[in-house]
Amino acid sequence: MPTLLLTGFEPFLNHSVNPSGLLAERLNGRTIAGFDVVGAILPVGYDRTGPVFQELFARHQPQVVLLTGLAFDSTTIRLERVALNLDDAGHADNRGQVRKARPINIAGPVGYWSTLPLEAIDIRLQAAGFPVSTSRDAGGYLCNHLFYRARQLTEGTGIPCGFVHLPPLPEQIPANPGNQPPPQRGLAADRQEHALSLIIQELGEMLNSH
Ligand code: PCA
Repeated sequence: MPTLLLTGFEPFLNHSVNPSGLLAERLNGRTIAGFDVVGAILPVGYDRTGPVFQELFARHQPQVVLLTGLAFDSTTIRLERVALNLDDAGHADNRGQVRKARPINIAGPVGYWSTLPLEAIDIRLQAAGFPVSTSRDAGGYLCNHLFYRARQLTEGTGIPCGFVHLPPLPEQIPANPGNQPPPQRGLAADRQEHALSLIIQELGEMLNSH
């Protein structure tokens, strides 16, 4: 059976949980849409994330790579189009390192496209009632960093690889004083799990059609 490598991240900054890591852990070992799902939680550290991913990639030899992370401000499931060769974020990683305006790989191309079928995933998630959007890039922090590293590793291999940002869980949204409707409500873990399984189904169909 083909293997799908699903990664999420550990908690970072002031977020005590990271739904992406939680779901990668939950789906680890499951069979979904004909894939053996290997779920793993990655560290949030510029020096660590790439090597840990590379080791997982070499060990499991996946046929598909689905990377996920938390976008705390997002109200939608965000399908990222491009990985940029750029670390550029105002806040530190979990080891206190800040990187600004710094290439990830000085010899690498400026960017890589996602090689997941984003339009088909978008349609499938919308049809199931999920809030979903496509986004130009994954930012300048660890999610983009991982996306770039993973795309560099998969380039030329034919292994589809892309990044999906998940919104926070409802319990992560701060209480709202003044009884205003909250600007975002979050997406419950079970719903996020359902969304990921729909994405994996789409990836299974893509693989079978080749
Ligand atoms: N989100 C961060 C890094 C880890 C995560 O889950 C990001 O969007 O870069």
